[in-house]
Amino acid sequence: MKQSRTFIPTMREIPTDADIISHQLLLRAGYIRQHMSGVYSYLPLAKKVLRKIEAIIRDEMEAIDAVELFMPTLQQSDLWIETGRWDTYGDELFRLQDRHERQMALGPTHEEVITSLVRDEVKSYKKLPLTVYQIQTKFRDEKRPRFGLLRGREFIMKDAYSFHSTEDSLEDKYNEMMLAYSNIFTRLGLNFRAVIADGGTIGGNGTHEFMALSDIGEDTIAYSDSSSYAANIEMAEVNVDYAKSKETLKEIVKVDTPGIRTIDEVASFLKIEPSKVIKTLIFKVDGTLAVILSRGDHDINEIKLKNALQAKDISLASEQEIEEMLSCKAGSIGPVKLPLDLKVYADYAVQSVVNGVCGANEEDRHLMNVNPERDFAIERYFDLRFIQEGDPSPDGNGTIRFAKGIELGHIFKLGTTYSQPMKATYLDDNGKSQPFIMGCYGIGVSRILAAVAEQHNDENGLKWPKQLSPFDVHLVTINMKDEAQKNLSDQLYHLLKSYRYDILHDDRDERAGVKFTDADLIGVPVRLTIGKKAQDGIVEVRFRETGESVEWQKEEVTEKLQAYFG
Ligand code: 9G3
Repeated sequence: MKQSRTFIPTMREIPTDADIISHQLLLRAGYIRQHMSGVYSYLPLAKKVLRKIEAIIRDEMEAIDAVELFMPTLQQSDLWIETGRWDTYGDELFRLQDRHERQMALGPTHEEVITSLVRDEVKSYKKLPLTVYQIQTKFRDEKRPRFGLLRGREFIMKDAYSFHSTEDSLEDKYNEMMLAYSNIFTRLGLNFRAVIADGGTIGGNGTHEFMALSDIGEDTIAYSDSSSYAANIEMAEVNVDYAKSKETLKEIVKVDTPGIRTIDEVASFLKIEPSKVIKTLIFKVDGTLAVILSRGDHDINEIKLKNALQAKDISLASEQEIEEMLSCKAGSIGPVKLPLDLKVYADYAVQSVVNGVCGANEEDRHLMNVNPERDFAIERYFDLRFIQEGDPSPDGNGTIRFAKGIELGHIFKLGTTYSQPMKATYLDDNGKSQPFIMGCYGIGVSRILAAVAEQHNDENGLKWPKQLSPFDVHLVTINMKDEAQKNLSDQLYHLLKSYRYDILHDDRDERAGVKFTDADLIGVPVRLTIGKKAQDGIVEVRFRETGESVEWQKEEVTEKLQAYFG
């Protein structure tokens, strides 16, 4: 490809509204341009990288018998009404009407569409298992699009759906997808972890996310420093044997704590460790108030609480609701002498508190030497707290560390979550009608482009892994008007093309400095420079990854490139 004929609008200045390196570099190197907030154009270089990412995904999907199809972006509302999601999704769902005022949506995902398609076309268990996928643009009206392609309102997703007649068959496909995803992210050259994740609102008994490790990642991963255990912090279970101190139980004492509100204020005022404080929170659980206790040095994980209480809706009670019920402020509430109808649940760590401190349910008063079971009843203990760095790994192997991650893949066991409400059934081997058992599996394709750029760059620009680079070789001719340079360039161009290399030839009438700066920004792994030494048949070679420069005789270029590309 002649660079003088392509479309690569590089920029020198750093764009002000791009606050992560991948977003800055993809803009500066002429890969993407913003159309509007959260919506991007992929320019020729990005399109070539996307094509390579998709090729790796297609290869791994085919290897596990997933077949590619392509579903509509426009989705009729009827299907979303069948599953109840037309109402549960709010502003994030792009809704529109056609000229006949029929309600529809721009597809954010395709569970309803694929389930209705399979419902109509697959009638017998003999046709199962069936796994289909597509690579397609999705629309989600994010409230705050940010970080360029990482959180857009229009993005490219690979979404796969599998249909089964047994849980075992789903389990098998789910495990095959786990492996296929590991292959994909490995082949993409990404540093990633497969983490245990929460199924979120779509239910399903178990899901995994695939996270690219990155400091700008929005998710926190809890992983063990000496095993493969890794979980999204929202789901990481806590498995700790809390040591119970041997100190004798003392009599409760009420103390004045004027203006003392937070755990740290209580701890420093009463000269005790935060772990001796019993933190009392009031939650509204499906409309009913409940008291949730944790140790003062821990935080309640609302996803765990919701799952533990099997609640549909959960939220912290408001100040006003607390004052109505306990006639004191949130900073002075405690579990002792509560109205009887209030249920008290606690994280396991509370069990180990001896002679603890808690609010007295009176303004500016706390109780000391409070002991669970003796001074207040607990309905049930659960694992409710967020895991913390330094906790033992739940698998008993090593210690927990935190890392930030960018979610690039998410796979789910759906069961009959969609087939049941949509009455999507097949006839089993007894001729009995059964709902399909389903799985769904997503990969953020455009997000991968940004994640790879985030993990592969330096201060001069992008540094693509060989297998993803928009071109194999960047052939830079210093001066196309120079006979020797032009001849050697054309000779090499055609020779390398015949060896199936994909070449970007910088044939522009620009200064050398401009060409080199652009080449470093664009990030093709090998740069061959044709300059003054062309008449001696010498090519200057520079490897983008290491910055290393060498000189090759023109006769050895193909064999040396083959050695480099393997
Ligand atoms: C919506 C909107 C946003 C959404 C969804 C629906 C996320 C929604 C979850 C999934 C689950 C999997 C198949 C591929 C992998 C992910 N955001 N999800 O269902 F209407 Cl506006 O999409 N779907």
